[in-house]
Amino acid sequence: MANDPLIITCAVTGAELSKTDHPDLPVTPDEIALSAAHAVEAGASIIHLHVRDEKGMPTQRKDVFASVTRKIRKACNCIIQYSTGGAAGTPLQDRIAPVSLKPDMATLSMGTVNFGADIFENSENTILSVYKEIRKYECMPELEIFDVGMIDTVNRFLVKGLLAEPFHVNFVMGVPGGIAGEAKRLLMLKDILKPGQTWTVSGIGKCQLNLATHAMALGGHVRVGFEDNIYYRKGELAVSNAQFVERIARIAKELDRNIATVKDTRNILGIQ
Ligand code: KMH
Ligand code: ZN
Repeated sequence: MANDPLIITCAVTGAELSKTDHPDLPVTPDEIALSAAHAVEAGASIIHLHVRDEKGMPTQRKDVFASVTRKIRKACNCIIQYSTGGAAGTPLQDRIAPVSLKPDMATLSMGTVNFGADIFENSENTILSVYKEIRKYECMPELEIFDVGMIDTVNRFLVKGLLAEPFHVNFVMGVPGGIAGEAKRLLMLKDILKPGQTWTVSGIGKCQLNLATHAMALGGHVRVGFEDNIYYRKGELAVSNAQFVERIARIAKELDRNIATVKDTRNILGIQ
């Protein structure tokens, strides 16, 4: 609903960028945990987590997820959502490896999409394998929607009994190869959802602020963070993940959306 508390997710590092793109991109376990804690302090209640190996490269290694999770838990109270997407091209078995650590949430990408010059492969078999693993470990799935057909896939899977509620939905908009980051497209995506379904928007790059503001006004939720965008405004790098969260929290206040606490977020999404 338009006045429900706003859930802010922060995607602190992702798998695509490096310190060459942003010198303060968090990549070590300590950096990721500290950046997550600052984002939570600023109002984020969910941390969307990717991790990096000793060389700063994206990895789905379970030991690294475990170590970063411990550090985040020590630094702050938040809901931790593991990426099962990894980087484009990560093999399926690697993608699902950390799910057995039983994070609160884990992502489930709902179809294949060109991802810039890469292909992010999610065949039906891949989707169902990731979903099975998420349910096995009783995590809450967040369905990643990169293009309109992926919502149709959600609805088709629901009818066929291949997917069941509850889940949260994330519209990832503006990936080169996926749906464009335009407000009218957000309206279309939202209207294909079943009434009452919770959803968030992740605007990639320059569409982030505009889409986030529309989502807030429409009763949706918002994801920000370096994974999606490193520029605070045109030509100006953001100083931190928290800076993005702070801006969303300020706008939310003007729109009469309270910021969801971790407890609110658990209630809204039905996470134990
Ligand atoms: N890195 C992208 C190819 C997810 O986290 O589940 C996929 C991604 C989605 O980031
Ligand atoms: Zn991700």
